[in-house]
Amino acid sequence: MINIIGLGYIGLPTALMFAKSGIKVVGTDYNANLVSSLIEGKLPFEEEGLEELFQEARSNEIEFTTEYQKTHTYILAVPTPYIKESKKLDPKYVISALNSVLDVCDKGAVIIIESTISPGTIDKYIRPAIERKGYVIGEDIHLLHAPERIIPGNMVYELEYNSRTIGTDNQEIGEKVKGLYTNFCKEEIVVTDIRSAEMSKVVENTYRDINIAFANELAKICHTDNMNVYEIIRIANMHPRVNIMQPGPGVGGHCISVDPWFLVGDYPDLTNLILTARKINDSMPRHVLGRIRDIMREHGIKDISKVGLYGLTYKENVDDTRESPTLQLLERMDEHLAFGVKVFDPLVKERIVDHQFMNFDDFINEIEIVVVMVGHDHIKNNMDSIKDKHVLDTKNICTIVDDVYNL
Ligand code: SAJ
Repeated sequence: MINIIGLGYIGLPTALMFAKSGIKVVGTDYNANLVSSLIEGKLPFEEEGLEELFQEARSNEIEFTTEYQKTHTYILAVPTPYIKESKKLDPKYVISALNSVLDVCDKGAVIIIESTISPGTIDKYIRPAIERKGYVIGEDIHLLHAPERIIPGNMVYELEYNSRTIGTDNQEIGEKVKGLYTNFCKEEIVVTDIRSAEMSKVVENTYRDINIAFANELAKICHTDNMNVYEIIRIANMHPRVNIMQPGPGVGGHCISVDPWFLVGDYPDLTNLILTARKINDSMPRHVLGRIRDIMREHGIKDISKVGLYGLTYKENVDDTRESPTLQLLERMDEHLAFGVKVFDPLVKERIVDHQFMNFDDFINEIEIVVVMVGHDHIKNNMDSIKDKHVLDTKNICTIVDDVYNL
């Protein structure tokens, strides 16, 4: 039996995948409300294919509880927030979950950390926490790091078809854990040491951040001299060794906009490129604000309440708003006392900001400028409703709009 700790964006789909593949799983979360909804068969968030996976898992052996189980194998997928001011990782949830596991686990138990952690966290915090309880690592407890790689919006597919990394002190245990993941993971699973596993995870997200920053910088250059950045990227990407990503209104989510800071925090003198990329991506909401001002001026629109931001989530077709560019933009506006911009997102079911509309038609009827911040399928299917507005299209998705502006 595997006890999976933390039933959020990563832990829950992983638990369901193991259960679907026939392994007995107990999912533990300290949030009693979440646990009771799961027991009732309700999922806490939407995700392509998750409902079907949930049904299949429930027909096998899966339980949800707030209690930690006495067993031999644990997977920890609890949040690892970062401290906003210092940009350092806050390991409090991993440490507290780990301590609770250590209080009940079998001797010789395998503890796998899936949560994203900054390089060095295992040596700095996790090993000492285990040793403080009097356990000998490698004898009483086997510690592994198997960082997750799945992308919101395509999680269920990627659990099965992404390759994975397993970091371990002991090759033999690493191979055993690899065997466990092979129950559902069809791609290659690399067994390596723990520091390489920690570092490669953060490097993957940093690579993406830098590539997006390059696209965003190109967008600014092209805007200054009236060139079409999308056309230029499209052509450049035809070169067999070029693969530039897409510019956008900023980088959100809890991974790409966060992980590079771990490297900047730990190696401040060595991370010029990484820091610059972060700054470029963080500057995008302000750039969007400047573009909104240009369009308002051009059309003599003085009232900010005539402007509507479409999309509150950090990317298309997900309901997750963490660190989203729209929230970053609203924060900037707030600092400048610019209140009253209207906001709508079809996937965000609760009111989380001022002047948020819950009905698309009401939103559209009250504004003259639409700023497309997120390329949800919903707006692609409703192009007709915005075609007569002035549209700032930060995602390059608007097709039939007459008066369209780019980043
Ligand atoms: N974005 C752009 N331009 C692009 C692609 C994305 O501006 O061309 C923006 C998105 O709009 C979004 C942000 O970047 O605001 C991040 O979105 P994403 O789809 O690139 O990535 P995440 O944060 O959803 O998931 C990433 C993934 N990492 C990599 O692709 C290297 C995922 O595989 C990881 O599991 C996840 O981080 C994580 O948990 O670390």
